[in-house]
Amino acid sequence: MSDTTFAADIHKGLTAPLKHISSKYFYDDIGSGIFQDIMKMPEYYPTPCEFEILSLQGEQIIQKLDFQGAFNIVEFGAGDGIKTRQLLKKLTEQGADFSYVPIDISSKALEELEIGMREHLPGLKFEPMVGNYFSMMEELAGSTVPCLFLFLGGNIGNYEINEVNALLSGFGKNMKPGDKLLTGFDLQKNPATIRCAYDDPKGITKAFNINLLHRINRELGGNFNTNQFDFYSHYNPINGEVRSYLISLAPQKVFIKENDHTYSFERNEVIWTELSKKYTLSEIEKTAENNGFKVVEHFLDCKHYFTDSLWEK
Ligand code: AVJ
Repeated sequence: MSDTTFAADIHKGLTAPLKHISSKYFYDDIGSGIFQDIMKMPEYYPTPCEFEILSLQGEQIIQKLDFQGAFNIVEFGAGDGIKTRQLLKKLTEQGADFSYVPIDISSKALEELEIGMREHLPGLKFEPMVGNYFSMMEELAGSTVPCLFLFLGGNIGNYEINEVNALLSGFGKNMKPGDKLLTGFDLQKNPATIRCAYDDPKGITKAFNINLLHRINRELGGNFNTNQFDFYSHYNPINGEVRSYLISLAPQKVFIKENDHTYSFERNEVIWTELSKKYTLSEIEKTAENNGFKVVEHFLDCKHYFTDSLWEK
């Protein structure tokens, strides 16, 4: 991603009637480090829940794939790969003939992923692709090998419903009949459990959000005084949406050198930073159907907090 896109996105977001910074900008090196800390928090349940699903139900998932001969496992946004590794380990033990194809726009992320994978699964056929999801899928579409696509971690929760449909139908267009898609969805549950996961007592999630402002200062020559911003996160159990915000604590002006522009904030004005949508199983089924998929099975953790949902094209 070039800095000009970042600068232009920030300009657009900070001049909109409801100010907005996209959650995709959380993940610079520092933000990725803070996200690692979030995943270790006792309140942040999605990571251990999905880990449990992939560790304990790998065999059941594999059974449902119904692939003959060699196949590909193509992963979108693998992160550290620890959860995926649980599934790959099961497949390796069963002697399955597959290649693991992680797709990421960051070659550095893929290099780090490869180190971890090679250490734990030395025989793994690791065939990374650097680029965006759709162009890499187009490249793969030429092959006749069946594919299991992975979109894990509940990343889908960051997308608005129109974006979810665009993404999933786009995946579907590049899938062959019989190809499968395994997507992680965080499920609706006791609202207090969700609230604690997104507004933790140690302020790690706050630091994750405030880092957006530090990042603008670092990369775009901004002069945000981060002490003048607070963090607010709200879960609405009616629609399943966690929405997170930065709050301006005072009337203030911030200059961003790269944009040669001064942005004004009123006292208590909000900058929306993230949507983390929680689903019901029936919403997931409707979403699958609306985008031309058939649900094969939902794999849930024992607390029913999270599902990896297996769909067929
Ligand atoms: C990486 C998008 C799954 O929404 O739960 C964690 C990011 N944001 N805490 C999520 C996140 C605040 C996370 N995802």
